[in-house]
Amino acid sequence: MSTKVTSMNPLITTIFTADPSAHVWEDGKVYIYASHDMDPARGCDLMDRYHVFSSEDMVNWVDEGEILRSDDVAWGRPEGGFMWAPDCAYKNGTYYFYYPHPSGSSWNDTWKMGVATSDSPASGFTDRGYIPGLGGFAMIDPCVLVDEDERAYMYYGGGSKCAGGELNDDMISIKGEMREMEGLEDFHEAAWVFKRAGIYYLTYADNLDNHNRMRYATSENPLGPWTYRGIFLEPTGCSTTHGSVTEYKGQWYLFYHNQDISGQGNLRSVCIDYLHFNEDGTIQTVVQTKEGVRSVGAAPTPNPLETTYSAENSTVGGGAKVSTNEQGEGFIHDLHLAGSYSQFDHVDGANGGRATINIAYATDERLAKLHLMVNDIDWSLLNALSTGGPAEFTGIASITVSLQPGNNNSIRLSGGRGGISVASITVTPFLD
Ligand code: FUB
Repeated sequence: MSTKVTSMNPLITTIFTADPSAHVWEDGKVYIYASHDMDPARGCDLMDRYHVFSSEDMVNWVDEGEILRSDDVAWGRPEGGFMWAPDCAYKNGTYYFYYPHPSGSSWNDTWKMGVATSDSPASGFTDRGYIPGLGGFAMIDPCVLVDEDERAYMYYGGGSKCAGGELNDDMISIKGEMREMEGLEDFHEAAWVFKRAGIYYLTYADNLDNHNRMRYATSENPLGPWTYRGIFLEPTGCSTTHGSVTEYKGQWYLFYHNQDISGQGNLRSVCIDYLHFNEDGTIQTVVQTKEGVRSVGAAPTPNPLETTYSAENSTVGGGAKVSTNEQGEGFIHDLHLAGSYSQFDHVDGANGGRATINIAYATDERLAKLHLMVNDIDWSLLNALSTGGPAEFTGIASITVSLQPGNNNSIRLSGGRGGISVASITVTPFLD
C-alpha cells in the first residue's frame, strides 16, 4: 500500500516519459497518454511503445501498460521509432488514440497523424491508419478537443506553424480544410486546447533557444482567432517543453515534463503541478515543485492476485549471489557484474495479459539501471533511483508488462548500470 502523501516530481520514475496528454474519462479516473523516451536514447529517433498511466487520487498512478508500438503500424517508416507526442479522445463509446509518426525514412518530411481505436481507455488499441490530408514537414503533436456539443476539433503543428480543423463524426477524417491558427505569438509546437467557463485556451511551447517555455492564448471559438495571453510555464531545464491542462475533482493541473532524473533532453520524465486561474480567466505562472500535488481520493485497494517472490525464489548466475541480512531477509546482489542475472520462474500470470511487476531494490547510485526480460521479451531499461544506501530496500521500480496465462512465466533481471541489490519482486496481474 502506498504511503505517499504527494505525487512527487517527476511522477513516473521507472521509465522515461514525455509529452503528457491528460484526460478524465467516464470511469472517473484521470489518464495520462505519454510518449516513451526509450533508454538508451538516440536523439528522439527511438521513441516508441506508448504507455498509459491512470489514477483516482492524483498521487498513486497505475502503469496501464503499453498500448501501441511502431511495429504495429503497417504504414509507418520501415525503421520504426519516432512515436512522438500523442493524444486521446473519446466519442460514442470509442477511444481514439492519435499519434504522430512518419511514413517514410525521410522522417521529418513524412509526418502523418495515425489513429488507433479501442473500446477501453488504456488497452486493446488497433491501428486504423492515418488521417488523410494531414502531416508533412515538421507537422507533429496532435491534440483533439471534443466540445460540449460533441463536435470534435484537431490541432497539430511544429516548426512555428499551428493548424486546426474540425473532425468528421468518424473522428478519423477532417471536415473541409485545416487552417492556420491566428494570433499565437512565438508558436513552436505542442498545441493543447481545453475549455473553461466557455473560453477556449490554446497552450503551446515557444521557441526560447534550448529552454522552451509554455505560452497560451484564448478565444471564444474553438478555431480562433486567438488572443495571445502570455507565458505560464518558465523553462523546466529541458530543451523541449510540452504539456496539458486538465481539471480533476475540482482542481486544475498542468501535466508537463522535465529532465530531472536523467539530465538528458531526450530522456524526460512526466511531472504534475497545480495550475491556478485569476478571476479574469488568465493563468498564473505554474510553480514547479518537487512535491507535486496532494491526494484527492482514496488510495487504491490491494489486488487479491498480488504475489511476492522473494530473493530466495530466484535462480542466480554469472556472479550474482543471494545473501541474508541481519534480519534474516534474503537479497540478490552483484547484479552489476558482467553476465550476472537473477531469474524467477513459475511466475503466476493468472488469466494472462497485463501484470504490474514491482521490483524492491536498494542502491546508493544516483541512477542505477536494471535490465528486465519477461518470457524472453525485453522491457528494459528500468530506472532505479537512489534509496540512500546499498541496504536500504525502499526503492520500487515498477512496470506493467504482458504475461502468459498460468504459472509458467519467467522474469529475469540483470544489471544495466551501477550497483543494485534486489529483495523481491511483486507481480500483480490485472483483474480485467
Ligand atoms: O517528444 C518528441 C517531441 O519533443 C514532441 O513531439 C515535441 O512536442 C517535443 O516534446
